[in-house]
Amino acid sequence: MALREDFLWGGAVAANQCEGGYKEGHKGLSTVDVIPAGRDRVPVLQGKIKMLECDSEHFYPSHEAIDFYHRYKEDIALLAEMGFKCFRLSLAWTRIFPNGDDELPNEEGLKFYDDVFDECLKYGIEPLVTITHFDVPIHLVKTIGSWRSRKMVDHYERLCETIFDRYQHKVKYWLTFNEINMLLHLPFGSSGLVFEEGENENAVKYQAAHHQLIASAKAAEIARRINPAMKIGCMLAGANTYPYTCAPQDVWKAMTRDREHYFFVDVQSRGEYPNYAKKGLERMNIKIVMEEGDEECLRNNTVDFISFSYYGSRLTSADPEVNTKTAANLFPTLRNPYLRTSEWGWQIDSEGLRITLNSLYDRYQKPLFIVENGLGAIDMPDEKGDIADDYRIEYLREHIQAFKTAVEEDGVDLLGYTTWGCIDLVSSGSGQMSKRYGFIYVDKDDEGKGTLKRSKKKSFEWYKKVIASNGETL
Ligand code: BGP
Repeated sequence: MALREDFLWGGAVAANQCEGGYKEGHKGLSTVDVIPAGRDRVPVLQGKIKMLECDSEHFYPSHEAIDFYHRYKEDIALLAEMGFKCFRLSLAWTRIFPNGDDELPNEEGLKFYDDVFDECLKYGIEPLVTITHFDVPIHLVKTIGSWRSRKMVDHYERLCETIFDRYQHKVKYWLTFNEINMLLHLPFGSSGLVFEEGENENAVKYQAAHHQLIASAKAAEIARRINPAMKIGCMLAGANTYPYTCAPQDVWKAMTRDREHYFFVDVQSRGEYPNYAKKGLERMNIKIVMEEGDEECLRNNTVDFISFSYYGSRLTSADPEVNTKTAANLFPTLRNPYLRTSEWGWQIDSEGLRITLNSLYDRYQKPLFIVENGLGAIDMPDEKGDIADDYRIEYLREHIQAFKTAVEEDGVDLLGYTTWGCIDLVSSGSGQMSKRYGFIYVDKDDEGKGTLKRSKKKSFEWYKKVIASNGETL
């Protein structure tokens, strides 16, 4: 079994990492707009430093980003030239509801996404839309404490009603929350949570998670009511956790680590809190406040497909002496001696993608979608300005080979593959521009200087051939 004929090849971006125009078109301020670059970034993302306004001492990379807001036509034309079948992007919530609780949506914001989708459709590119990719209207953080409040479900529902109604004939595939499991690791960065001194942070996080899970189920319910042709997916920061040794304690630890992540998709896909989660919450002395009808809502509105990001596997050990760590997507992991790493210390493990695909497919038996994967690297233009990013080609080739094997030899049902940051954009973790993932180079540096000019890297022509051959020419 080869890849599907209609396999959705493409790339992915997120509003706050590419759009810029952070105040244009009556857009309101959102969490991502107050997250600075530099050394305060990670503590702000983690909710350790509270920053709800911009100040003059910090640089905020989302404000201009790569100016996709004004240049989307040029950018989408380049993606079309590569033969993209699919373009994953997210909506900036505050373009549509500037405060989050406004009675009426902002027509200018809605119109902007109409134009972006039309531009995609003009080239036969299917938009894949993340409803929220790490953004919360700052007004809702200040007034109700973001996702710690149940009221967020109503605001999210209103957003969904508006966008499903408006875009139902333009967008078929939707993702409810980007990397929903990141709420536990980057509570402010992913979900706008800030903590009070001395409060039980885990209790707040899991209550917020419950609200997001309900909101996600409601989104599926609304979409099916408005137009059943729309497909709703969840989105997991994926990757299996390996045990450091074959000691049963290590194996058990790895299993429990994976369950921290699976918890979210277990609810979104199977429709109920799994027993291990109920027991775990009990042990932590956390009682989730549920409303009448919540369990039924989760049960009746599970997702159609499961999407995930994959950058590299994780590793854990039950032995506290084993503690050599390396960076990874959003939180560090143990260093695996069998793997090489990127310039940012992220471990490279293409075989792990096959393993993750198989684990997810065994567990849920629903179509899968790889919606992020790629290599963040420093690209150095030569004297002619060309970029020979063979390292990126190598990384992607190995990963494409791995998912092809999962489809062809293991029978996994895979809808598509969108590489992360198909055009260079701001890094979510570090706020840097120099951590580049794209096939298209954007002339801008970490201080925000540059012409914003776009140019094709070597990988551009390579990916074009991959798509044209449906993954046969690697
Ligand atoms: C994921 C996010 C993306 C993206 C990617 C790469 O966690 O969904 O927004 O940025 O990671 O991470 P980084 O930008 O930190 O290299």
